[in-house]
Amino acid sequence: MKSPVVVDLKFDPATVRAALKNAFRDREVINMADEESRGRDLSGIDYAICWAPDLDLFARMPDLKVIFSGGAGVDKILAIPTLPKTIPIVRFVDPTLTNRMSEYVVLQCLTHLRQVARYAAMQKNRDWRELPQPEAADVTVGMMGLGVLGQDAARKLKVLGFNVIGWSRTPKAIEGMETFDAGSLDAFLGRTDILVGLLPLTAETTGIYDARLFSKLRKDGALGKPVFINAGRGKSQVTTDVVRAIREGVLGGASLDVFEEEPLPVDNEAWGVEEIILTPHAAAASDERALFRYIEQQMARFEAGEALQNLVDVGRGY
Ligand code: NDP
Ligand code: OXD
Repeated sequence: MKSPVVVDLKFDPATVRAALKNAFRDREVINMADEESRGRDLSGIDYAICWAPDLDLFARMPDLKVIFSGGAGVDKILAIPTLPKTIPIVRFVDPTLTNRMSEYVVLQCLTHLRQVARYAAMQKNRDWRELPQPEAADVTVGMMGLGVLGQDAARKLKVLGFNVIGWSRTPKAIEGMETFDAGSLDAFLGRTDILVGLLPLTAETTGIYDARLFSKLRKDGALGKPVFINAGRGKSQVTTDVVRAIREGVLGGASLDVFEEEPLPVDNEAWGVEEIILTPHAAAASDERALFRYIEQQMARFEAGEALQNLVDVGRGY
């Protein structure tokens, strides 16, 4: 008998239910979104699949053997006080997610390069004027975070001609890209025209994108002023500093997909800033069907005695 699987995904419930119809056919699925699952005894169950899980979920699963994250980031799982310390956590790593993120990053870099917001404003005024236009090769994108997502986005930006440099906690050797480690942050920032944030949320990365950091970005680049793009985690960014940096001319614009508080409160000043392109944590949503396929493969590995893939290092925080 294969262990049942508990699903606690705070995604769109109808989409999760539809994807579950064709998933885990050889084991019982306990979907916590279903009324009848709420009071159920969860002992004897090996697996939990979660995104923003109920705070008591892990306490209710005394026999849990593996936690599967519904996304690439695991900060919400790691923040649960009753998280069992020794249970492996597998995060979601899949081309369906990686490609979506790279689409977002490439789109935002091109949008700022090609001055889409300025032309849109000019269109409103029927203002026919050509703006001076640098090319991608004149612009350096600084990728903060050189993991699965950062490296893929960097590769695709390079195909378009952008000069791409990267920053990560540990040193990296990546062909065709200059890289900087944690100790060389200022040198990295001083070379960066478009800063892309693809960092996980940890104690070290909380509040990292602040006024001080923005003031260190390159000032004499081809775009005139540097630009900030964040698709990592909102708590890494001080949104009031982004708004102020734009108003004071330190930043020329920003693309923000994530915020300290989500949903972003309707009275947050960021909504009204023309130079900010704002999306609702939608850069790279998990495709539920792909997620369940991936987890089925991981369960098969686990049950065959093979190593799980994409394990989180809990001590490191990602
Ligand atoms: P990875 O774990 O593969 O990569 C993380 C990268 O960040 C690594 O290069 C790591 O350095 C670096 N890093 C971590 N801490 C630090 C630090 N203190 N200083 C410098 N570098 C650091 O993660 P992914 O690329 O898969 O995902 C990145 C994040 O993107 C996720 O954690 C999630 O928060 C976010 N995300 C957002 C989505 C959205 O829709 N907005 C969708 C999916 C993910 P090193 O290489 O040295 O370990
Ligand atoms: C993720 C996310 O971490 O969607 O996958 O934010």
